[in-house]
Amino acid sequence: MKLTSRDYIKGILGRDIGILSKAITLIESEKEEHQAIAREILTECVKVKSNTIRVGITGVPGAGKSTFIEALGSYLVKEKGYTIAVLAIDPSSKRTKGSILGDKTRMSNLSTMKDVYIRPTASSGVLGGVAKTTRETLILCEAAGFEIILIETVGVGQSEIEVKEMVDFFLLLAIAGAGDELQGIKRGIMEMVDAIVVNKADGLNIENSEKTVREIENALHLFPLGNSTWKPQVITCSSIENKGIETVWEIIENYATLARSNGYFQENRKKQDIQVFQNFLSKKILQFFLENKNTRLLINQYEKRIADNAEDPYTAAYKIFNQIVKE
Ligand SMILES: Nc1nc2c(ncn2[C@@H]2O[C@H](COP(=O)(O)OP(=O)(O)O)[C@@H](O)[C@H]2O)c(=O)[nH]1
Ligand SMILES: [Mg+2]
Repeated sequence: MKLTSRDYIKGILGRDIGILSKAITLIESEKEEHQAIAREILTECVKVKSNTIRVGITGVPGAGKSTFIEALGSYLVKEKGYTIAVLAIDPSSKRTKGSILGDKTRMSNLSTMKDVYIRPTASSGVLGGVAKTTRETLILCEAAGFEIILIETVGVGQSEIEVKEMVDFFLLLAIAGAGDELQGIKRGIMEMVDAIVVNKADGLNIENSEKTVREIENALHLFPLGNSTWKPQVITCSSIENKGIETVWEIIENYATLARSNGYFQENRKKQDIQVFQNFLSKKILQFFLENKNTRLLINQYEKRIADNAEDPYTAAYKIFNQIVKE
């Protein structure tokens, strides 16, 4: 039987995991008929008021993000009684079975827990890309009553920034001796993070990890505090030995308490909503123009002219724009 949008909404609000999963698949679909139902579902789900914390976790492949989420997630469910949703984005893999299986085995405890929902997010190259479906998935999960949302992203380019823009707390999982350049510690990441957690601080690696913490702390001193007035924290942890996980959660809770009391938490979410609106609107406008056959043709012609040195790129853009607006 085909589900109506009403069925979907009822299922999601009742935390029916099967229906939630199907709804997310609709959201990821590019078929117009799916998109139409997806929009109706989303419109209802956005209205649901919840008091969640959204945590983004980034770091180079192999830093231990999935293992860390397994440890943190298990702690949150078992010790704190939370329900959690885990969204994993891997922009490098086009949803290969390999990476999903890999994540599932890293999260073997979590994936069997009743109060946990794990969803790998598809990454597609089309307009809207990674963030659109991930953010909408997040909204559906919150409507389904999941209280903590953990989003795993590979620290590569745009996806990292997109995730930062949809979470309340952004955490970099680093490791000792992997090279600052590689881990993004020297580029923009320092200004983006609320905590840097040096993972794999176990066995022979403990001393090195402590040293890395001190180095990162020294580097962090150079950055002024952001509007939240929160001072980014740096600590070690071992996801495999379950050490430091509790402290990481304390840090996230402290952040939430501070940011909620000084209003930054709410402000930040509003700012994010406006950003989503602006991005979505510009994508829609662009899509609208690009769907027009004549416009596409015109663009192709001009691209050829630019390649042939018959036109400079600026003049070409102006010409096309003026022509479209006149139509
Ligand atoms: N020694 C040690 N190894 C870890 C720890 N966390 C993860 N690993 C290992 O690091 C490898 C990559 O972990 P994974 O969670 O898949 O990393 P991801 O690519 O960042 O998600 C795996 O072999 C893990 O077992 C840790 O705390 N200590
Ligand atoms: Mg992983």
